[in-house]
Amino acid sequence: DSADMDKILQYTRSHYAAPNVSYYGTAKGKNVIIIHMESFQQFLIGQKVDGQEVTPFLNSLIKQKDTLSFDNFYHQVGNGKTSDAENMLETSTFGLSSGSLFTALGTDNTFQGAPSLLQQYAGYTSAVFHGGLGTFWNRNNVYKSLGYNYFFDGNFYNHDADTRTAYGIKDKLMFGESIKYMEHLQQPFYAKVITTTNHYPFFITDEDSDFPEANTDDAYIKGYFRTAHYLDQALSEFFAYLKTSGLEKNSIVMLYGDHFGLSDDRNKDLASLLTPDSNPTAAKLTNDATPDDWNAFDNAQLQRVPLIFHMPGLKGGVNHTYGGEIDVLPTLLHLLGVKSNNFVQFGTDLLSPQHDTTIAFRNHDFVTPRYTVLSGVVYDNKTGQIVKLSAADQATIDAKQQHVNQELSLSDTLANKNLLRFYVPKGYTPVNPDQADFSQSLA
Ligand code: GP9
Ligand code: MN
Repeated sequence: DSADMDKILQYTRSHYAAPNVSYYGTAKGKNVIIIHMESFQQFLIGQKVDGQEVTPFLNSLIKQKDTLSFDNFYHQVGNGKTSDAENMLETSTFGLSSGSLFTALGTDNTFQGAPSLLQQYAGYTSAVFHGGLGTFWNRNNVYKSLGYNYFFDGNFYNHDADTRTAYGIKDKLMFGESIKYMEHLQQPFYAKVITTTNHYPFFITDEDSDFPEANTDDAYIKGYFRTAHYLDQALSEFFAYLKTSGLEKNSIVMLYGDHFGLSDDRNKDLASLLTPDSNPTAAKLTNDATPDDWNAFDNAQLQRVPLIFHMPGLKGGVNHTYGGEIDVLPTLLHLLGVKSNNFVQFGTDLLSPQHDTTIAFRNHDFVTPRYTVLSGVVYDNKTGQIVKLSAADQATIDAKQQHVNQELSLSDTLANKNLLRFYVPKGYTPVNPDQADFSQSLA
């Protein structure tokens, strides 16, 4: 076991990417507010229905000079969906090849997650806000293992008939109610808000969304635009609150989409609705990506999700770097001025000149800035066509596939053998999950 751990450390140390000096520590001491945008895909950004923007707030946020966003950022989840995304963002390790790591291993495994790292190396308090059942995805146990101080689950929210939804309560109400707890957190804090309204089956009443119905027979696609629009409005309200409360100037807000909302079998119908003139993701689809010849390459293009950082004074812009959910934690730690070189993390800082731009999907497919490789078939990102590679280029692809296989397998070994028990970073005290009591309020 300790030999396995050594192998993993050897890998993560050699794969480590040093921080970008012009970003390192620029958010030092700020509160971190993370907004988990449920099922939110990048193609929603800029998309229009009947000439109306689906996400007018996010579209304007991205254009602000102190907003940094990524437009080639991919989700990397497997069967664990939301929980896989959370696991990658909190730990920079992959979910499992099947099932959910949170559910299977979240109670007993040793984690070195963001809440405990930030508490111990930077004095942060941590909290999660989620309007649903605390036991969903085993969160009530995992969050203790991750070192969270507070978990405001459904018990803390009003669940009257007109507020609740399948997975929690309506996002606008959830943000509204979360604010009163957030205000009382000891600063600096690391707080994650998990939205749920934009979740399959994307049901919303006309009262909650006046957004037009897209021109399709697919009720889920119609609903998806409408619930995403509602989420966008909820975000706008939350940001307005951050401004008036004064929290905005002491905080960095990070928003991300956890995974796809529309499954591949709906993408053909979706394709004819996408608006390439205003939608950057649609514009990246190749000309041949009409509903008739929609293929696996095109499905892969739609696995982009947003990653957005907003902070007064942040060097903003749309960054085209290729990366995925595994890369978020080292990126965030470096923005906060916390060194990550002693941590066991599989991702690399998106802002580092040494960032690894190969994005591993959980099924071993992968994307690079030039190629998309699906079941060993190589597509050119520019043309969307299958490419015939020279022997030398094929060797490069083979090496990248080996690299993808290696990182997934090392991460699996780490999780399945609970190897972090055997490695304690310098200056770190392992989390004692029994210490947390999530029933306490802040009153
Ligand atoms: C429920 C929500 C949904 O709490 O996070 O999880 P998902 O179905 O997207 O994995
Ligand atoms: Mn989800």
